[in-house]
Amino acid sequence: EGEKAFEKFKASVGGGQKKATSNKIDLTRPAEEIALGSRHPLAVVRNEIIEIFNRIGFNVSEGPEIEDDWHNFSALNFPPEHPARDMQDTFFIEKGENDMALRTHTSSVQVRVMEGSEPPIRTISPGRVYRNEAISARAHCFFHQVEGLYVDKGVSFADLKQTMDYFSKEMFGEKTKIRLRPSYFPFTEPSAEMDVSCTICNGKGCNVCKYSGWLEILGCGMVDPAVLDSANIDSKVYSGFAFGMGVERIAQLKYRVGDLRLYSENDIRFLDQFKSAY
Ligand code: 2NL
Repeated sequence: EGEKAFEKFKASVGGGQKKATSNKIDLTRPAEEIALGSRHPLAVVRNEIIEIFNRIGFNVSEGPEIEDDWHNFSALNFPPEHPARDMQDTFFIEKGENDMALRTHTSSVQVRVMEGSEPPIRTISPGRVYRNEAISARAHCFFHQVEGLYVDKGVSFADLKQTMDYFSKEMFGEKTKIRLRPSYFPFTEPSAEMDVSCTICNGKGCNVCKYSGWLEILGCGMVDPAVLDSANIDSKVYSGFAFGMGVERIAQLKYRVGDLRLYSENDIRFLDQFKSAY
């Protein structure tokens, strides 16, 4: 009796052997392949930089992209008439009484870290930063930075050099050499620009290094005592070093991406090429 009712119901909903074969559903057919995404090349390079510094005790700090004048400029020793404070170079946002701006570097994050904690401080600050520039293959109105900061008793320029040497060998290979050239930043004194031996020709000279054998990859220096004092760290007791690098620049060397605009166009033909990267 129950069997009959079942057969009747099965027939009414289109079941049964005959129907199944005529539906042409092949349950043994392999499933469609699921298309995997890929990590963005800037994220791959950023993660690699973070991991290298994590291994020597640096943590990661993050902060707001919209900043006040204090954290982006004044605490970092920018004089009132510095060109970076100009509308031409920085995106300002009117917000009632206080002028806010899109941060021009992630040093602003590190000022916040110094204000909110006691040394020893070992931190790196990755993030997007903004400059008021016309977009071209070689310039963009935003880019990505990783900055680092180390503050403790007795931190010296030798510590900075060794840390940069370690980073360069981890990032570009153990044969990599570094060279420091004197430079200027408002927030460090002394300041230096760092080159690594050309990762393409190993310093012999090629078109990537313009036959110099060297590639500029970051800026660095000893934290200016005025910057420590601005963040309520006693510069008579503590010293520190800091550095900053552009992630696009490092990715350009690693993946030979010639046009900066490719990083933000989300063209799948570009992004698909990084499937094997992590
Ligand atoms: C560059 C150069 C640099 C720093 C960033 C820094 C941060 C604090 C104090 C002092 Cl809180 N300095 N950061 C120092 C030297 C250079 O960046 O070319 N970046 C793309």
